[in-house]
Amino acid sequence: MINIVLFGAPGSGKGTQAENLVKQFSLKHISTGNLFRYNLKNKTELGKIARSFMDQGKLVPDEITSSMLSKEVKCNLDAIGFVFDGYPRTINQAIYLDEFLSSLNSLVLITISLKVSDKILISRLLERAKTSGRPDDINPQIIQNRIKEYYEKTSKVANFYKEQNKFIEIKGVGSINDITKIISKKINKFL
Ligand code: B4P
Repeated sequence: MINIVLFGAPGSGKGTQAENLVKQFSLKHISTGNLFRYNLKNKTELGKIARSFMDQGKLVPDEITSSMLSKEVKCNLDAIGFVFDGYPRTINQAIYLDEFLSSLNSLVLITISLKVSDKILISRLLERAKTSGRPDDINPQIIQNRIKEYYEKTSKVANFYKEQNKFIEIKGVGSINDITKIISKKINKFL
């Protein structure tokens, strides 16, 4: 399996790049944010729980997120690999993903981190709010909370993959297609 982790702060371009990469490498896109939003929209029990965290810009608890993630992977075992977009976001999630993939005789091939300044992150999310209607994009205080969660919990995941020599940082500012080309080159080197 070719498993790619897309890593970065909220608004760094993970979802945007994931859409291009899944087409290019014929992989399955798994976005935990999209899965939560699907559950929110369909008013499932999972959605109700997730909403209480997402509406505050907080991370949804690890057990809930990881169990949702592994179910989604198991439903798509015919895929040649996955682009994990927005997962893992904590050290516990990173450990879980390694163990889970290992149980499938697989592993994370490479983690691509998109680096973008806080100022640009905030302006992108506020811009997206105009069309997405996402409550977590509309409110500047919630955006600040999401960025705070990123620095307090998610940024530490970088070291987890650096220690495994699987962490590549890329400038996430510039044309979307140019960024995809840079990421693709890095992935090809690992294949
Ligand atoms: P996500 O859905 O993952 O939201 P996100 O971090 O904002 O990233 P997204 O992929 O959507 O946006 P992108 O950067 O591509 O998470 C939402 C919430 O779900 C979290 O806050 C949390 O509560 C919960 N959650 C999700 N996963 C979790 C986990 N693992 N554990 C716990 N909780 C979890 O794009 C942003 C904007 O920038 C877009 O409008 C895009 O068009 C634009 N853009 C992208 N690239 C650009 C570029 N190069 N130039 C200009 N604009 C660009």
